[in-house]
Amino acid sequence: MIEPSVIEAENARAKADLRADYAALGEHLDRRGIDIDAIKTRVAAYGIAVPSWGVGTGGTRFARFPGPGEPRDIFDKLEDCAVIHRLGCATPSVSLHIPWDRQPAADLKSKAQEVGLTFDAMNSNTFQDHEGQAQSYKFGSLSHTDPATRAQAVEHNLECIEIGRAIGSKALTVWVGDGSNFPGQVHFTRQFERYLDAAKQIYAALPDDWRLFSEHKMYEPAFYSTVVQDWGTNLMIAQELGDKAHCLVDLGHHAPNVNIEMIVARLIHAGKLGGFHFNDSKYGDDDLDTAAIDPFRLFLVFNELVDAEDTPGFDPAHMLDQSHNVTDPIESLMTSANEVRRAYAQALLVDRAALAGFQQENDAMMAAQCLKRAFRTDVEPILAMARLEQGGAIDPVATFRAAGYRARVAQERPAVSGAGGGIV
Ligand SMILES: [Mn+2]
Repeated sequence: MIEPSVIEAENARAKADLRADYAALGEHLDRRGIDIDAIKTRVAAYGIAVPSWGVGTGGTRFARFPGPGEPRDIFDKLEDCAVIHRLGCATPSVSLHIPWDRQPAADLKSKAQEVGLTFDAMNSNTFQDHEGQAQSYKFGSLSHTDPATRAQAVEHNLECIEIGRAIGSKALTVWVGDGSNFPGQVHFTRQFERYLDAAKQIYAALPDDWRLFSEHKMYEPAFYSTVVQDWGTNLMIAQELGDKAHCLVDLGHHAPNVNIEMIVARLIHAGKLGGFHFNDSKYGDDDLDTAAIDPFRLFLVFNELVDAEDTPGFDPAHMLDQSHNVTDPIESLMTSANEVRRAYAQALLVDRAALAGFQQENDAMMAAQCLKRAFRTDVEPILAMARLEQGGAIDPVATFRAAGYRARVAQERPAVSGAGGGIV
């Protein structure tokens, strides 16, 4: 899909500069007592899952403007995901969305093997109606007042688990659009009880080596209340369901200015941090590219994650969850995965012993400077060297453009004026 000769030619142009930059950064970090190669090794091992729906152009409530060469189905999507991993080397797995990606498991598996990818968490969809289904989700799914609708939503989640089992997935992410638009429309407590009852039925069908991720979201598509509105409710759910249930944190699913890194710390303390949907936002659930708006916040989240790395059983899942409205989705996803790795690398540079000392002494200024010193360090040579050594591109976007992939697939894939982005 990408000619190796194109990668080699692009890398050849940038290799000498990269080696010089890497050596200079190595010398600088050595003075701080940090082994640059050790950081690079950890970064290289850090994978982030790509959502299958992310490789299509997203949309807003107003319109969707598809780009050329939009993937037609999950098999096209897997090829696009393979390009992202081929150049960026940070995204070895894909997260499927059912029913959008519903295809025979054997075909999914063989395509993934062909392009060198594996499958991450399964995502169920009970926030829209699908062709041929008996009950409507207009007024909710797992928390619906009608038991038949709840049963249908449970059944759909069980199907997601079955497909996931067949293709090697190990987790189910449950996000529902359930909530209300008017005060008085729903009984908060009864609705939550119905949700819990349905979620327990899904949890009961979960294989022993699987995890269930519940995802909170403050609003949208319901605009007055949502049944899993914040991390407190999410934690209640995970605790009530059992050991295999964990909380997923989507960075865009909070009110503006909420201290997300502190939520992360609390979920770690409770042993219930399941993982992330990475994206960025300015106002709401904007689903903008990761670190496009607030890279410092992403760094602070990773500061908590690195701090907790040695906690027994600590294994959060990392996935991108973005809507690409004005960029080529492949370019955005490669760039965003690199931003996740950047935040991880910066967090690895934090002098934790020094920070603990400053905290103990209540030296607020030095504690803040300790974090800022790590955040200010330009770790791009580490990220680029990791890609180069893994066979990827020093500059993934430039190499992607030089390879002409988008123009090539645009000839095979007819132009579409498709449906909504369906981003949660
Ligand atoms: Mn999400």
